[in-house]
Amino acid sequence: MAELKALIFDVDGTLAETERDGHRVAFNQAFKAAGLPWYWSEGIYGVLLQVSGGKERIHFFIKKYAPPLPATQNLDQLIAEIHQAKTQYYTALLQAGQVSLRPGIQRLISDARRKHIRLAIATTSRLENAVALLETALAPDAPSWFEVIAAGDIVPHKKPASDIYHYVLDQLALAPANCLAIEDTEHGLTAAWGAGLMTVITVNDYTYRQNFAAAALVLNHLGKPDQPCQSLRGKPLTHAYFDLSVARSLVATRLS
Ligand code: XBP
Repeated sequence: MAELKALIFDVDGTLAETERDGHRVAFNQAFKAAGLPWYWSEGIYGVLLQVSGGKERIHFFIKKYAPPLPATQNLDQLIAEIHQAKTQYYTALLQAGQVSLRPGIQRLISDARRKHIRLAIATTSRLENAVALLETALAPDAPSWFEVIAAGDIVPHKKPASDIYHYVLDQLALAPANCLAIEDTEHGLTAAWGAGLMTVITVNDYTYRQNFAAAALVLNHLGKPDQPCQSLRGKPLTHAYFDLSVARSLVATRLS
């Protein structure tokens, strides 16, 4: 019977609803500052989210929607500059307290620390974005609670490729059977599953229609005593929220 030794968290959409109210807003601020007449509505952003990574998402937007482009610029350089500015706008939004944690995240992380369950991050977003979210939404020293913060371009291929999860497992020196991933998207699930990880999904408005057949459990959020969660797929929870007892029993009962 496998024992739970680590929780590996995705960031955007899982720790906090960063996409619609954070990244999307910051991309639009960067477009405006660059003098570009581009605007990503909530609807368009839902389409663009099929591509992971900010730079990759801008490339995809240009290819799919053919927006007006400045004639003389080198495209890769233009995108890199917009993305750099976007990162500054995004971290400023976080510092202004615009983004808060999803229900149950703080409770689960605190409990894991108390019970010596190791913590790691596996995200497609840039490292400074992940660190800024942890510092502003969790605690100023929260980045130090995570043994590994694997982010952005640290691996060659972003989610849905499994590179980032393989990297985290290598750094933790743990077998996937001893870890549980927490994700919010089909891309994230594909990445975690491909690295042999059991995965719990907490859906959000952008992802609830995606295919989560490979997930161990699908919830609307992790829940807390005064804000019960709902199980959308997998074993119904016996109490109001997802906690380490549920995480341990998932890992202990995995079939292979
Ligand atoms: C979320 C993403 C990222 C962010 C933007 O990754 O897909 O692309 O939207 O990130 P995850 P950057 O769910 O793995 O945390 O602009 O920093 O690239």
